[in-house]
Amino acid sequence: MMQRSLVLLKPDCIERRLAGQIIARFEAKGLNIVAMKMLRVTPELAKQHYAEHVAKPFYPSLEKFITSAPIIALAIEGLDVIRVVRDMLGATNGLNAAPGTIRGDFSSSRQMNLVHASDSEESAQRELDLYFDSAEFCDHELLLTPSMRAEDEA
Ligand code: FUP
Repeated sequence: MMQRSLVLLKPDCIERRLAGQIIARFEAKGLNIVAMKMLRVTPELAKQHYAEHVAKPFYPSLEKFITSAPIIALAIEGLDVIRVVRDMLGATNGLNAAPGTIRGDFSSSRQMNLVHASDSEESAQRELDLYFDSAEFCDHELLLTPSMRAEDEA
């Protein structure tokens, strides 16, 4: 199923200058970037984004981290992209993430795990709406798509 996922390259990713390498992985996989921008997460946006975690003991530290430097927000499109991107990220804690995954290769932390990605269709829709206006999406079909998957895989 064609889907869109909200991906955030978090402050640690920007600080460590890993954004290019990580975006390159999504490109190499054949996923489509349909929106992208750099922004600073405000405490208000952090509370909306992490609504399910706001009351938890680790939230103040998480908010301090996510607002500490700019992030890059991407909308990524592809077949089953919500699961595919989560699989590419690996387990939440970099110490548990499998080698070969983004967190497994680059992170040794639970909080500083480099990348966020939506975990369901519901959260993808909610999170895409938080970060992007509808006019910011650039719908397009890349010319090389027929070289990346068969027509009946659409
Ligand atoms: P994920 O879906 O992989 O982003 O992970 P969660 O929704 O479980 O957690 C959201 C963010 O909170 C993660 F990036 C890691 C962070 N976190 C902590 O900093 N401490 C905790 O104890 C749990 C999660």
